Amino acid sequence: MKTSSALALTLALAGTASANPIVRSSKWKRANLQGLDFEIINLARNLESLELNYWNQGLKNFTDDDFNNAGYQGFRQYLELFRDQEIAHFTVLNEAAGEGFENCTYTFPVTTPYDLLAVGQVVTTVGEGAFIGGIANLTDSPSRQTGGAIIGNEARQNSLLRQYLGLDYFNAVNFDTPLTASQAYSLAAPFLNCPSSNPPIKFHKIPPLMANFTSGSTPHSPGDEISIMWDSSSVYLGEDVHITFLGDVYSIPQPLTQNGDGMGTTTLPQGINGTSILVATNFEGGGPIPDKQNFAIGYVVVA
Ligand SMILES: *[C@@H]1O[C@H](CO)[C@@H](O)[C@H](O)[C@H]1NC(C)=O
Ligand SMILES: *[C@@H]1O[C@H](CO)[C@@H](O)[C@H](O)[C@H]1NC(C)=O
Ligand SMILES: *[C@@H]1O[C@H](CO)[C@@H](O)[C@H](O)[C@H]1NC(C)=O
Ligand SMILES: *[C@@H]1O[C@H](CO)[C@@H](O)[C@H](O)[C@H]1NC(C)=O
Ligand SMILES: CC(=O)N[C@H]1CO[C@H](CO)[C@@H](O)[C@@H]1O
Repeated sequence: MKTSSALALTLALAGTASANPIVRSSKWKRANLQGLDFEIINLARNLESLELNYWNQGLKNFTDDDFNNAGYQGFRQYLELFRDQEIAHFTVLNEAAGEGFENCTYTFPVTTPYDLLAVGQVVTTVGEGAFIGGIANLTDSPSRQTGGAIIGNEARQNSLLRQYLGLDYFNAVNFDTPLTASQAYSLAAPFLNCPSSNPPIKFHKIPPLMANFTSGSTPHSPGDEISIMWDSSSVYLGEDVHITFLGDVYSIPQPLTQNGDGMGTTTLPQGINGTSILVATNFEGGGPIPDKQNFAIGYVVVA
């Protein structure tokens, strides 16, 4: 009898495990998220859903041959892995944040395997930065622990993407860069169109700026020139605005020379490496930059 009930229990557990392969913390399940805790975890589930849909679209769009012919030998298997990892992240956050979330419409500037890796590299950088910044403001301990557990995974995805892209995938930065919730949301916002029935993302949406190196080559050196573009019909950058480079633990303002309608140039400062987030601001402090003083936001890939 004993043996058979133990066996029944084993089978029951095995059944649960195979139907439901995601490990959940019992502490986390009891999480009762309030106020800013809820807002941060709601943002995090939106970012994870974006990533999940990103890798899913990539799987639909590109075959093994597409990656191999583009020089990314054997990459597609990692796409499947990343997709599965994002299902796990999304599921855990969605359970914590509660009912009411439906997929948004996700649109990405991706037409080639290169685009998929290059934009994916930025998406994972933003995901990591969002969790690092978010953890600083979460008061709920299971939320902090789960956020921390996800960061390492995002970082490994980012490293692999960087390695395939021929970017510095290990050495460049000592610390990953925290983003405020508004910064992370704003970098993702151009890709998102969510149903109005979804719990809203209650952070400030900062308009985009585009940044491209116009001198040097990857890996870039301090002093290399960067052209900056923004939509002057919706964004007014005052005369005294600077471009603040966020990278590693640094927040370094550089002068912006405005040389046309919605156009200007700046240069890469010393100490900024990897993928840097660029914020147009006249805030004089180090960081985080107060929401209302992020006038526009974008990024450049330095190394
Ligand atoms: C949302 O999209 C993901 C990825 O494409 C898919 O796996 C999931 O089933 C979708 N969820 C709903 C509720 O449609
Ligand atoms: C997949 O292809 C569709 C249709 O061409 C495109 O709109 C979308 O941005 C692509 N997404 C990814 C992640 O490759
Ligand atoms: C933490 O919250 C404060 C107050 O809402 C906000 O000013 C700050 O930007 C937040 N920090 C991060 C990293 O999101
Ligand atoms: C980036 O980091 C690498 C490796 O530490 C270093 O050689 C390079 O000078 C750094 N680049 C910049 C722009 O600081
Ligand atoms: C002219 C040019 O190269 N523009 C690119 C600058 O970078 C953005 C991304 O930040 C691209 O979308 C543009 O095509």
